[in-house]
Amino acid sequence: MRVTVQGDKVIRLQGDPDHPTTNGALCTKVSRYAERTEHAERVLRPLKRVGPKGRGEFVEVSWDEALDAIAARLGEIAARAPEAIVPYSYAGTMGMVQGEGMAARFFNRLGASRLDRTICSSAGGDALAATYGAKVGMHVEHFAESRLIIIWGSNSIASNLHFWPIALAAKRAGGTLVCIDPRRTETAEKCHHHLALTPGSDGALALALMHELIVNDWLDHDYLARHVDGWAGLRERALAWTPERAGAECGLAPGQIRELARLYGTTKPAAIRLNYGMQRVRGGGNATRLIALLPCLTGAWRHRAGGLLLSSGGWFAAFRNQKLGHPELLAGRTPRIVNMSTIGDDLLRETGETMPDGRAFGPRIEALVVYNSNPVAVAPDSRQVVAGFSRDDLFTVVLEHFLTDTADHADYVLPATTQLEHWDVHASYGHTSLVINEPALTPRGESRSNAAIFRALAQRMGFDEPCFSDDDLSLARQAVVDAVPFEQLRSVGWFQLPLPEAPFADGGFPTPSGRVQCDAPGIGLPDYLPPYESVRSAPELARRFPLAMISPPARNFLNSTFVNVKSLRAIEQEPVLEIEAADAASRGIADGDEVRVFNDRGEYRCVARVSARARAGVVHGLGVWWRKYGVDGTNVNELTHQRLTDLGRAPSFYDCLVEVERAA
Ligand SMILES: Nc1nc2c(c(=O)[nH]1)N[C@H]1C(S)=C(S)[C@@H](COP(=O)(O)OP(=O)(O)OC[C@H]3O[C@@H](n4cnc5c(=O)[nH]c(N)nc54)[C@H](O)[C@@H]3O)O[C@H]1N2
Ligand SMILES: Nc1nc2c(c(=O)[nH]1)N[C@H]1C(S)=C(S)[C@@H](COP(=O)(O)OP(=O)(O)OC[C@H]3O[C@@H](n4cnc5c(=O)[nH]c(N)nc54)[C@H](O)[C@@H]3O)O[C@H]1N2
Ligand SMILES: [Mo]
Repeated sequence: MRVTVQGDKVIRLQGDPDHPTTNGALCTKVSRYAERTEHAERVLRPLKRVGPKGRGEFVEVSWDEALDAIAARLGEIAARAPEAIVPYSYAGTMGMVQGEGMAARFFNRLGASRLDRTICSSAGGDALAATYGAKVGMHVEHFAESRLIIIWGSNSIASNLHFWPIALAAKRAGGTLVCIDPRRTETAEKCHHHLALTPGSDGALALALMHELIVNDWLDHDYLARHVDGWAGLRERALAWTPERAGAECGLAPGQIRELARLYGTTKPAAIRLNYGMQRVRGGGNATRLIALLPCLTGAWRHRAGGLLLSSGGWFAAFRNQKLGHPELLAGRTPRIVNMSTIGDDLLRETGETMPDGRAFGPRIEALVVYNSNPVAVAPDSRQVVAGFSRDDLFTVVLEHFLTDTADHADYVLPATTQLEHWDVHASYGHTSLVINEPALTPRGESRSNAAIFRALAQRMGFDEPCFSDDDLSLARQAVVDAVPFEQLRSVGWFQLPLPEAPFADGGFPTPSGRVQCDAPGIGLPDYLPPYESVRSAPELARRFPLAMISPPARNFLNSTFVNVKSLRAIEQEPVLEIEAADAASRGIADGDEVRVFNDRGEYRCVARVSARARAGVVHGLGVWWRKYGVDGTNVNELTHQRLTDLGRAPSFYDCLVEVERAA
């Protein structure tokens, strides 16, 4: 992003035309970043709660008053039970400085609970690690040379915009695009083929593709022999998955599966752009493992335009300072780990309670420090989450730009800077360059960067280790290893990681053996795991709640960020549920009707959009709206549950049965 400033005002904000992947393009929402930063409702001074939790009634206080009160309360808890304090952070910014830089030092020193950051990508991430050894894959630019691209569980045009021009280049050069997605997205309708499978059935589809690769002998036997472990066992398993059997599971015609297998088995180079949409279900980890094995069976990795990309995040591991958060401050302690995806249940647990996995919970959560996240809107099973955040005896501090649903529940809200006002260094999960974020504006009002806030808190708590006096620019320098020339990073804006062109053309996967693992240590062979909630896997439940609901992002919001930016909300208009014509008609629902979407966990009112984007039996509650903008003060997570995925301990947002009726 290039920002032109005159007199501390943004006069121009545009993409950087020289950046190799993004090529000067910004998505609609980020192009409004100045509007968001100068928003009239921005929190500009520390706030202290005066009304009941959830109401958002605050008075302004000085920084001194807020910091003293917070340090006193955290200090008192830490003296008894430091693990009763829980940090909660995720995607607001994923920068190394304003993410887990100074914050990690602070919580390590405190001995607070550690947070398992699972809410987005850990099912797929752990699956890649089990298969390839790390979260690594193709260079995104090389997809332009692919003859076949399978866009799998991803709506590139909406949520991975910079990939789309690359896919279009492949299409223009005569390549074929296939989309695998229950929803007929803007991306799906621009591909040559669209397979609208039912949510959570991807593992069955992958097994049937393997079946076809085997029976038609579209395998690269040499690549398999030299670079893949455990294939014999998986081969057996795949042979049981005829296209007929998988078709019944996926809601696809067997012929569609055969045709896709033929394309994949006979087109070279063939590339898969997998994305995280398909792993937000019970079997998401296993499905990712199965899909990640496909290019190993066909030897697609031999070519730089063949293989798979889910995340490039693992490539950065060698270039970032893994000790930025000073783990030695833990001083031998190993605080308990709290999973961010079950925060609803966990906030309501008593000291020592036995968890579903048999572990003792440890101390009841007494304090939460939230930064870079809006859990009351984005975490699953909102009723529990809201009940937890509403506890009178919970001390909650929220570092924010706005009075989000979460900030409304805070005891103190601390005004944070935006990306335009602070330093940061970013890795990526789509491309392979490190990016610097220089401040363009002075901090608005009395806002401070997350790092500055944790620095000030550390000082009040009497933490006198030298690392607590590092300023933000020093943190930025420390965030990367010496092999990254920091001054060049500053002058150019990014640093392209030096990586091989076709990383696995001759094997060399980052597993201990260097070989791909079908059969991963401790977890065995991958298999298809049906969803917790689907018509086929839970017929009793489906009698009452027959529709599968997925809740992928609305194009003009970033999770729950930007929902309060007027010009973007004007495009999205209102919370909607997309529903197929016959599913709507049989319920007496017309386009534009207000509907009640419900299950045993809760209900959510929104407007029905009768739409060809939806297939029979599947509805789409596009997210993630702020609850307070909802018709009845709820959002789609009122309906989702806290059961975790097979790998990665992640939420299964898209594994959710509901019923819909016209609102009275
Ligand atoms: N505009 C916009 N862009 C974003 C975001 C945003 O909120 N808004 N969020 C960012 C973040 S944090 C992330 S993690 C990524 C997420 O981006 P993606 O990884 O692409 O994931 P989703 O957007 O969740 O889902 C992508 C597609 O998967 C489909 N899908 C749902 N269930 C299934 C399934 O069971 N199988 C298959 N095959 N497909 C399924 C959905 O219909 C959707 O079209 O996007 C990032 N980009
Ligand atoms: N139903 C359903 N739920 C979902 C999803 C879904 O697809 N469906 N997607 C899931 C996914 S993929 C993800 S990643 C999570 C994301 O969930 P979150 O990590 O909570 O991300 P956001 O909702 O974008 O909220 C981030 C907040 O951080 C704030 N923020 C931004 N920059 C800064 C900063 O520098 N400092 C501070 N202090 N605050 C800042 C923003 O104002 C915003 O309120 O949501 C998940 N929830
Ligand atoms: Mo995410």
